Amino acid sequence: MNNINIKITTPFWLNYFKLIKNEMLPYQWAVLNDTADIVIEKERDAAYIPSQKSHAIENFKIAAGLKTGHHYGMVFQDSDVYKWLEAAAYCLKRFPDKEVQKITDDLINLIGKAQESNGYLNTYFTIEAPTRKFKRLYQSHELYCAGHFIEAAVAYYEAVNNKHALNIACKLADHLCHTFGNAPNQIHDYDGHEEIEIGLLRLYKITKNKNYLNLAHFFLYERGKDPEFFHKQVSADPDKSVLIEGMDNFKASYYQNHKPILEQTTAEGHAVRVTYMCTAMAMLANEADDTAILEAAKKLWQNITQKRMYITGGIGSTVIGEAFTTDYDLPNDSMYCETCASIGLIFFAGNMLKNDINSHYSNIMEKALYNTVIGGMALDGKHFFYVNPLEVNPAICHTNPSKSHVKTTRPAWFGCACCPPNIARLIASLDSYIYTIKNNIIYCNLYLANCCTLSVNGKNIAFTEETNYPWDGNINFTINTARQFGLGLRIPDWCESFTLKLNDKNLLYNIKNGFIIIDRNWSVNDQIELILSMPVQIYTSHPSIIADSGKLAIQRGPLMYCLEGVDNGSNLHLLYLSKNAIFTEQQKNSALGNIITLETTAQKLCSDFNWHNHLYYNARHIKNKFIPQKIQLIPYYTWGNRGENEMRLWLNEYNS
Ligand code: FUB
Ligand code: ZN
Repeated sequence: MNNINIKITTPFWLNYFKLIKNEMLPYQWAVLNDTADIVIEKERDAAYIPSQKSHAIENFKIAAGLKTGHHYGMVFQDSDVYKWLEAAAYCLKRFPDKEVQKITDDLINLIGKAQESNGYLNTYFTIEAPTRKFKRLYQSHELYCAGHFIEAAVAYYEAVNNKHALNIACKLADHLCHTFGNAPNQIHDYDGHEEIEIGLLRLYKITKNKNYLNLAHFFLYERGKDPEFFHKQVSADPDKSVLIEGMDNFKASYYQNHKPILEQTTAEGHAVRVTYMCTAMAMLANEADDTAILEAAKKLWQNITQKRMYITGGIGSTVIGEAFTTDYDLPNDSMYCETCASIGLIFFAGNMLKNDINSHYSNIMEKALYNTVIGGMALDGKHFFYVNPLEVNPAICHTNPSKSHVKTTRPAWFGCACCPPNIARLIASLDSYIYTIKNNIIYCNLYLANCCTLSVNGKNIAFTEETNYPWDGNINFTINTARQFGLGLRIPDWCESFTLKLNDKNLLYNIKNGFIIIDRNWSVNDQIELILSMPVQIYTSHPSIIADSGKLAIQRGPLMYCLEGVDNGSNLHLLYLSKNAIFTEQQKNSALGNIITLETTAQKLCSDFNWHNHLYYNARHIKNKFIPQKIQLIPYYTWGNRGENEMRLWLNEYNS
């Protein structure tokens, strides 16, 4: 993102960076090495999900010939290691550390040893199924894993200027360029899970090797040309054993393989796959000036964010296939909202901004980040949600098998551990999402305190930003470079009033595509003061969202708020809130960190009827009444950190 140097100083985010460095990465490394004393949970009840151990590093040792034994874990277990390595790379850039770098260097050596001489790299197939390579692309995740390794290698090279991982990545990518393509002796197809396209495009960006760009183009444009491709591949495979149980009945749309990608106008199938595909589409549009693919990506963006997204930035309405369903189908208690899917949405938004400056990408990026993504990890950095509900009743989650995926507190790890290291790599690379630089303008997508030096049209621009965001909306910029350039200030979609001053004088402005552009010949020490007023907002939903009908959601700044049983008692579904409710804000330093809680009075629905022995009764004979109850709301991202209890984000509306 043209950034040369961004030093984030906001306490809110510094805490996360320290948590990642001091707790999360060492913890995850221990889990990947099977030395952490933890219980690994299945992400849902299914016999085939592994949960004995991670074994991820052991798999590499076996593939490298350093140990004997079998592969254990998901067929894509390698990707957990690669995402961890990518996160460690970003962390090393921020906090250089010789001991950590020794671990990462040794890991890269191990990965290099596990790579086959022709460049092929995948521990499952090397150990267990060498004759089945690339024969079951809908399940195999071989290219998915390759994409994650390539991303990690690029990040490592950029972070510590060490080419070892990059060389392994190029050898792997060269092998793929040789194996896949339109020539008669090549495989004409693509992976069941998009990701390689992102890796190749990142590799192209730093190596400028056009083969990588061309292969990414090929994979994207081949997708969906033959919706039967995956089935045909399985029919041709003489070995009928499956690589991942439970995937056989998924339709072509699960893999975004139902139509060529330029013809896809709705987000279908597995939500993470969709966002990775869209990210790659936006990246290709940017690298190759491909306007057709950009227009297709815009349509998918609109469908997701205008019709298929939760107010938390979560996506994926069903556990079956971890997938999208249809427009406005957004149930709050059985949804999926996988953490990785919101991370993918942030990747998509960040890359769309490079093509098409518009604050709606930044608004959604912010929404997903401050709600689903950071909510996906516990405040201790060692427990994680795979699935992010907006409403939880523990007794029901524990007994209703259709909700076995809805965890009431964050588990230590999962049989399929895609989310924990994905959160680590996203947060550790947060600086790359703050600004987008285009046409001599620096657009501020995310507000957070930082000192930075950015390269704009080949010239360095330095400034500092001070703010206590997301807790308040006072934002001050001090310019440290005298030069002509534009500063684009996002006016968030939740903000209804703001003031803007340049050197203490009110500034006239226009808002274009959600940004105010201040384009001037700046002097050193010029000051910009933007005050975004951040009152509590009460949101309602589109009338077609059945699950939210007659309900209200509370937001302050970018943060969604929710109720938990520990603060408000049980039966949260009996609480009703007026849209005229007055809230008091309380700054609290508690088990949930230093946060702002919201307090107000709700109405609790009570009936004087003795319901004992009755499940239903004639409503005309019952008198219900509302009794005022003080309630406390906490930021959604902090829920589930004080043990198991009820939680609810959408509250019944009280019409007085
Ligand atoms: O298939 C690889 C990863 O596992 C997906 O991205 C996640 O949704 C989980 O299914
Ligand atoms: Zn995940």
